[in-house]
Amino acid sequence: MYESLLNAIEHYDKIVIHRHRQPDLDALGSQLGLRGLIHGNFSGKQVRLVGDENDYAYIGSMDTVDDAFYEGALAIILDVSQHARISDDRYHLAEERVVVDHHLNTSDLDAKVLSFPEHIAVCQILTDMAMRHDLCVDAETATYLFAGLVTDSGRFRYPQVNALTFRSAAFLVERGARHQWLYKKLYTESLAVKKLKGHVVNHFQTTPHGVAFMKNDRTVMDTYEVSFFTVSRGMVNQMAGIKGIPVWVNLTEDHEGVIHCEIRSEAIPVVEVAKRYGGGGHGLACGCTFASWQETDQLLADLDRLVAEESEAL
Ligand SMILES: [Mn+2]
Repeated sequence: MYESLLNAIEHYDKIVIHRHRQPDLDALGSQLGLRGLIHGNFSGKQVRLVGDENDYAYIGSMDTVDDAFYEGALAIILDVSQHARISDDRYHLAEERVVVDHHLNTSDLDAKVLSFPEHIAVCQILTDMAMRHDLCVDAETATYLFAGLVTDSGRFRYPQVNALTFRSAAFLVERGARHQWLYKKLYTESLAVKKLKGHVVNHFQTTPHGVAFMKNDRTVMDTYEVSFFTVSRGMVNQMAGIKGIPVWVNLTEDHEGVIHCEIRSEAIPVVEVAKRYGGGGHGLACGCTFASWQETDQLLADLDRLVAEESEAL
């Protein structure tokens, strides 16, 4: 199942690893972790990492890559299968492209697509590959992969968590994954972020059937001196785990006026609604974007109706 990826790596001397924009720790962890796996198990490979950086840059940094490097190179694209979401679109300059993803979206890329929607994280896919193929995994690589495994699984809490998730975690800890270091990073926050959480908790609203939603205009980033990512992805789960709130939505306007919508659900699949608005993602965690605030009300109405229908069906 992983042979085509391993064969492609074997075949090329130059490899550039891409992943999605606004990377989370699964995107970065799989990118850094795959580089570690390549260096630890193949000789003579030049591996480069590209993409935008954000608050998670503490895990590892990106490389500066010339266009010329892509000539005769393999591009590996992780945690994303669609052109619009890939950071650094020069992947098309490569001789060949391989995608490794666990999202449900269909790919629009000219690439070999390895899709593993049953896996909770791309880091779990790579760990599974390492276990099955007996690959060498050093402590640094194990830490990268552990980071994506922990975060994309919601700290081992999401429904898709299974025995393989825990087996992967055990395997990585056995190889020296620095889990305490990671948890300290994940659970220490700035005063500004703490205050922003209070703001979200105090100001989110709900639709008639219990869809919680927060509308963050672009002033929020300046008021709390935080990044777009901190407001958008970082705050969505402040509305999680509340009795009577099965679905919650965080709407955040970026500096260009585009409104990014993060949708989360306890159990009711919501990804079809996101797809209706040109978005996508996982069944219970997905997103889409809007050009104006008026359009977002349509999405909220759709989600409210979905929740009403689902609770009637029970
Ligand atoms: Mn992921």
